[in-house]
Amino acid sequence: MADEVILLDVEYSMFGMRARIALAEKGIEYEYREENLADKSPLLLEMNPVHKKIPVLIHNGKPVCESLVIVQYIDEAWKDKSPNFLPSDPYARAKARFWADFVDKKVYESGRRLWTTRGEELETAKKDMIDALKLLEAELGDDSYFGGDNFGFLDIALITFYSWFHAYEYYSKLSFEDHCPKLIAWAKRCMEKESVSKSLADQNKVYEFVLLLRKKFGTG
Ligand code: GS8
Repeated sequence: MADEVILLDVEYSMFGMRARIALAEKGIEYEYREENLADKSPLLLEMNPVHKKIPVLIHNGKPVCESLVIVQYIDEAWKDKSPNFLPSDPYARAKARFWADFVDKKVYESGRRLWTTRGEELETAKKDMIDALKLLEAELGDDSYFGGDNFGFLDIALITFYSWFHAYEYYSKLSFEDHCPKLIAWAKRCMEKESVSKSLADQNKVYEFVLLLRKKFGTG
């Protein structure tokens, strides 16, 4: 029997985009279901009763939650399909996971503060973001991808933030390319992959979305 794969997602979510890239990389067919987070579906509440968040991957009726867990699950559940996202060496795997966790803790957090804060708080967020991106750029080194010659787990974890970069830069007046040219070159290299370009929301659409969020939360 063919696998039944459903993704509960939201177009602009950098977390959801990770699952979309992983599924596209492996060539897995799935049903995409856009959620309305203001009115969550009964299925989302049933499948992710703990966090009630997207993305949720439902594989033959069984839910997998948390984007990095989902990407690792896809890697393992379809291990016979190439490419593999995580390297085979345990130390290289640990490092990829460490940096993906860093992306969630530092890039996501400082990114959110770039469009939700002002004044001194914004200045701190700008510094935090550039520090985080510089550390990631150093980790990339002169490799094509974080996975070396291969686009892998950490590439998937980080590239989805690229669709938010225009919004981040607009509200912070930062140029990420001025600070981290190699990282931006990496992002453009990733965007040449169809699995990435088709999975990422358009930067201008994300910017419009952030504009609406700022109005809603009274930041704009
Ligand atoms: C984060 C998912 C998340 O924040 C992951 O999957 O990696 N650590 C999780 N999802 C958001 C939408 S994207 O900002 C969400 O579903 N929010 C709904 C809510 O908080 O009610």
